This record gives sequence, structure tokens and C-alpha cells, in this order.
Amino acid sequence: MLSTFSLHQLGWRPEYARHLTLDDFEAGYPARVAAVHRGGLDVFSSRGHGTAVVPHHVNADAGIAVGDWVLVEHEADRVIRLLDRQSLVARVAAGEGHRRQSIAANLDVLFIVSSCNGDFNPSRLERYLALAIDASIMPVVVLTKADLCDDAGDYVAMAERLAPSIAVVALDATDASSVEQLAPWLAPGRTAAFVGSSGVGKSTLANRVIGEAMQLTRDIREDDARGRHTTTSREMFPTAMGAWVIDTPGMRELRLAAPSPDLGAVFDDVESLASQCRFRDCRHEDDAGCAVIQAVVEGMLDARRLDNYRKLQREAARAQRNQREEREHGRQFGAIARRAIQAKRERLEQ
Ligand SMILES: Nc1nc2c(ncn2[C@@H]2O[C@H](COP(=O)(O)OP(=O)(O)OP(=O)(O)O)[C@@H](O)[C@H]2O)c(=O)[nH]1
Ligand SMILES: [Mg+2]
Ligand SMILES: [Zn+2]
Repeated sequence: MLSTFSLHQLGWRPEYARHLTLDDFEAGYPARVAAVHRGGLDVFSSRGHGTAVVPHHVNADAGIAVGDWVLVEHEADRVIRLLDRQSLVARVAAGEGHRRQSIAANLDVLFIVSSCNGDFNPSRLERYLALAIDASIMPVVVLTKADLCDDAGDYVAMAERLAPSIAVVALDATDASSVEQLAPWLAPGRTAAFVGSSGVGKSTLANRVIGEAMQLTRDIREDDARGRHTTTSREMFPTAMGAWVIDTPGMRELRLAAPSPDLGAVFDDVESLASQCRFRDCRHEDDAGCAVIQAVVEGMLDARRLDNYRKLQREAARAQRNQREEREHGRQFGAIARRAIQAKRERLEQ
């Protein structure tokens, strides 16, 4: 494995330095986050592979993520601060509550992995596509296990219908020459993440593109009861070709966390129909002058697709409400803190 990486090899962009001063560069050096543990970070930098702790005062919206850039103190293996992100993939954390959880940062490509079998789910793919496009990350739908199904072409056609001009690739993740199809998105310095349900082949793909030499550095994982190697944490690896790939654990739930995702990029058919509804605030729930419902009735639009669109819209509205509440809470807390400081100052002055 390479021992050190230049900023260029690490995928550095001038934008990351936008808010860095000369003082910053004197205090620390930029490093890229390869993994996030409870005790700290694994990082890659010009010094090679290292670790760094994260002091409490370091702020990161939705938490520091794999792929993030941080400034690390020269002498102390301690993070000084997080550098501006170019992109962030986040979701509402699984389970109760509405905490935002970051999945990966500074991605160029999101490989949305599904297999050519019962895992294939158009509504889930639309959800992932909306997530990627909202974060300005190029989505690529990767359909694995093409070798195990009768006609992968059917799945490709179904996937291609989900959003305008998206890239869809069908392959056998266990076959090196088949995985070559991903090469156009893995140029040196690029960063790509594999996301999707458990067992669809994310790690198999990641291992393939990481290459022989790098695999030696991968953790030995524990098998589950059925002898499968299921991924339990997000981790970034350098590939033999010079790109970076992030392997992620299978996700059972992906609730959108962005307050106003650009659903139009995925659902342009629905949104252009919506512009023809009689009422501008039409909720597309009953047929009074609703062009969207009309299209469903006429068989021009999938009822499933409309349902999913409305579901994602509701999720976005909820995310917006939660963010507003959080901001309000933050403001109230800020006011209390300011009053306390003022009171203390007055006491000192007496
Ligand atoms: N025949 C065939 N088997 C595949 C293909 N892709 C994955 N597999 C197999 O499917 C199983 C699961 O693959 P993984 O790569 O571990 O799946 P994963 O997406 O990383 O799963 P999690 O880590 O649990 O999220 C393994 O036994 C792979 O060999 C494929 O394209 N063709
Ligand atoms: Mg895995
Ligand atoms: Zn309508």
C-alpha cells in the first residue's frame, strides 16, 4: 500500500482551502477522513495513514463523515477544524427521532447498488436518486447479480425509466472484467461511495476496484450466522487506479434529511404535469382539475411513482419543520446563554 498521499492524490480541490488562512496552514495540515470511530478518526494525508482525535468544540453539521477533510494539528494528532464540504450525503437516523446523520462527504459519484432480483425496488431507487441529485453528486445505478437472472436488460430498462438520462450499469460483481464498467467513474482523485441494501454486493464491488494490494489492509470481518461478511462501518479506501471508494453497511431505511430536496430532477414528469393542475396549490389528492391524477387514470403515469413522490415531499416537509424547530431551540438557548454571561459580567463589575 502507498505510504503517503499528495493532496492531489487525496482528491483535494481548491475550494477546500477557501476559508483557510496562512495561520491555519502553520497550525496544521489537511487530512482526509477514512473512518470515524467513537475514539477518533482514521485519516489519510501527506504523512500516510494515521489517527486523530476530535475535540468537543469542533463543529460538523450532522457529524464528521467518511470523506470529510479536516485540519490536523502538526504536533498533536488532534483535529483543529472541519474544512468546507463540497457535498454531503445525510439521512434522518434510523429509528425514533429526527437526528440527521451524515453518511459520506465530498463525493463525486454515488453508486446506488441493487441486484437483479427481489431487491430491485423502483421507489427505493427514486429515493436514492433524489438524495444524490440533491447533494449534487453524480448517481450511477449499479445492478448486480446480472449473471444470476434471465434478462438483466429488463431491470436496466426499468431503472432507466426512473429519472431522465441517468447512468445504469448491469454487471456481475464477482467478475473483474464485468466490474471494469465502473472505470469511467473512478478516475484518479475521484471519490465514490457504494450504497444500497445488505447483500446486494457493495463490498464485493469495492474489493474488486480496491485491487489486490489494498485488500490486505482491510479488516478481517466477523461472519454472521449464515457465514456472510456483512459490513458494519463506513470506510474509505484508495483504489489501484487512484480513485477513492467508500464501502457502507446495508441500509434498511433512508429517510431524506434535506429540507427541500430537488425532487424535480427525478420526478420531472410529475412536476411538469403538476404545473398544469387547475389550482396552483393542488395536492394531487383528488381529481378536481388535477392533471397528475388525470395522467394516472389515463395510464400515462405510474400510481406507484406518484405515491412515492408525495411520500418524499411529506418527508421533506417534515425535515424542514424539524430544522426550523432546531434553529428556534438554538436561538432560545443562545438567548439564555447571553443573559447568563451578561449577569455574570454585571456581578463582576459591582
Ligand atoms: N453471482 C453473483 N454473486 C454476487 C454478486 N454480487 C454480490 N454477490 C454475492 O452476494 C453476497 C453478498 O455480497 P456483499 O458484497 O457482501 O454484499 P454487501 O452489499 O456488501 O452487503 P452488506 O455489507 O451486508 O451491506 C456475496 O456472497 C457475494 O459474493 C454478483 O453480481 N453475482
Ligand atoms: Mg458489505
Ligand atoms: Zn394536481
